[in-house]
Amino acid sequence: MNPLLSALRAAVGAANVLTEGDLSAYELDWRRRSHGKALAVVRPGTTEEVAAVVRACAAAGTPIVPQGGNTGMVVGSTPDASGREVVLSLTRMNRIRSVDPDNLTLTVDAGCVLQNVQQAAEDAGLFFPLSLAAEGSCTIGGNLATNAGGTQVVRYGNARELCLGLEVVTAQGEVWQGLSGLRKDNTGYDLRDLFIGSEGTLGVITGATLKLHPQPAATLTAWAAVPSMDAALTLLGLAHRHLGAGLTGFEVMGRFALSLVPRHFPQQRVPFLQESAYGVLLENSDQESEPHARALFEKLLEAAMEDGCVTDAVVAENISQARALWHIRESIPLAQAQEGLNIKHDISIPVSRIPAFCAETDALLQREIAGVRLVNFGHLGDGNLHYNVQAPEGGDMQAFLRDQEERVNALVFEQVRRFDGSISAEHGIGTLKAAKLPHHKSPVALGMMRALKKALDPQGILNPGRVLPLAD
Ligand code: FAD
Ligand code: 2HG
Ligand code: ZN
Repeated sequence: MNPLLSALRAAVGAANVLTEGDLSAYELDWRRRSHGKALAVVRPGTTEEVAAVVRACAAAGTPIVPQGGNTGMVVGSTPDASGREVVLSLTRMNRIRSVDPDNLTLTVDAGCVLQNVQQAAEDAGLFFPLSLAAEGSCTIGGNLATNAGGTQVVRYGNARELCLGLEVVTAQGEVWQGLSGLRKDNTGYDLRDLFIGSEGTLGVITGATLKLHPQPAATLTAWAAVPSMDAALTLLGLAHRHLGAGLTGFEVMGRFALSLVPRHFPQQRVPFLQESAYGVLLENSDQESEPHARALFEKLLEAAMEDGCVTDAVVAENISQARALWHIRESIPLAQAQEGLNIKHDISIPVSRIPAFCAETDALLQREIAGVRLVNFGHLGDGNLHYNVQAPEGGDMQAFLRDQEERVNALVFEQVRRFDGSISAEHGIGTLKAAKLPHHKSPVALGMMRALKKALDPQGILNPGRVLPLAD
């Protein structure tokens, strides 16, 4: 018997150390880009158990891959093919620990599913704004580890801005108790912000204190047909001016991206699909009342029609219509997955330069890669595009990935660099982009990142090869 497996069984109970049977839920990533093999999948139920697992792995020098809902987009939460890595699944740690309505905070286990966190906030008469299509299965620990964005960043910020405190198990198996509900605390280095976005490479997040907001009095959704990315940008400026802090969502979707939704989910109907190059989904959250929200929305859309940046628009009459519109947007990644394997570019560009970026990069790819299909959509309000690439119609995606992925990435990332953007806006680096990171960070920045990794995880057992490349 492997002595590490015995130690893991002693730490969490034999039933929670999985080594046999179909482990693909833990070993295969959401995008089906990598199917690894774990030494074991370990499912601790408490922070102390997580600490014991990390200590056992550290003693054996065995790498650990922390995992939440395994919905990540960059192959960061699944093991490599070596059979040496232990997957540390946090999903049994799913308790809502406490809510403090007066402090506007909620403290939860890291393995809580995001939707359950949102529900706990709502049950307390409050609002937790982090929202993304994977919310029914992703965990708050995974959201914080990737500093997830989603659809409300334009108003509330990304996961980092929604977190006040963390509890973390260090690479040595110690527990850092940083579950503070303080909004102001300048006592030295910000350890919380170090772990947020570190993708499981610096510590294992076991708990979090989250920042809540008042529930809006009314939330309205509109869908606008826009003729170009330039027009979408003009609409964004008008929306900021007319709605102010009420603007809680601004999503842009190219016609081809939208066309994949009814192609794979025929029950869904996309407004104005044939008439416009882009669709824009807007959300207006109002602290006053629904009539107030509706009046503001109508004024905005009137101004936009007058300007010509919107050619047609519809405002949802009720919650079910609003949900149907959001459902179209959230179905794009799923429709793209149905269409086949794809190349994703989760990029950010200064908002003002997005139209020029798209015009140039669309033309470049169409010129250089025969038959390429661009699936462009994303969170325009934050300057974050999902500038994805699908193989030519009817083409062999495996062959396309093998022959063209590097080239497509090189073309897109060089454009991102020219436009002062980022090659990862919200999904992280994982293994998929680790080799690219050194080309997109300055030597000074990389040096500090390496020094931090060495200081916090000198053995290199936490998610090795993710974020920072191994040979680095
Ligand atoms: P996992 O996939 O399990 O892990 C992600 C990374 O975090 C890995 O590196 C893992 O090792 C690490 N990790 C996980 N848990 C912990 C922990 N407790 N401690 C330390 N490290 C940990 N992302 C966005 O930002 N915005 C979106 O709009 C968005 N939409 C999505 C829509 C769909 C349909 C899907 C499938 C994904 C989407 N994502 C989006 C990707 C995204 O990163 C996540 O869904 C989510 O944040 C990951 O949470 P998870 O629990 O699934 O983490
Ligand atoms: C979204 O915004 C997600 O829907 C996924 O971040 C993006 O599939 C993608 O490329
Ligand atoms: Zn996104």
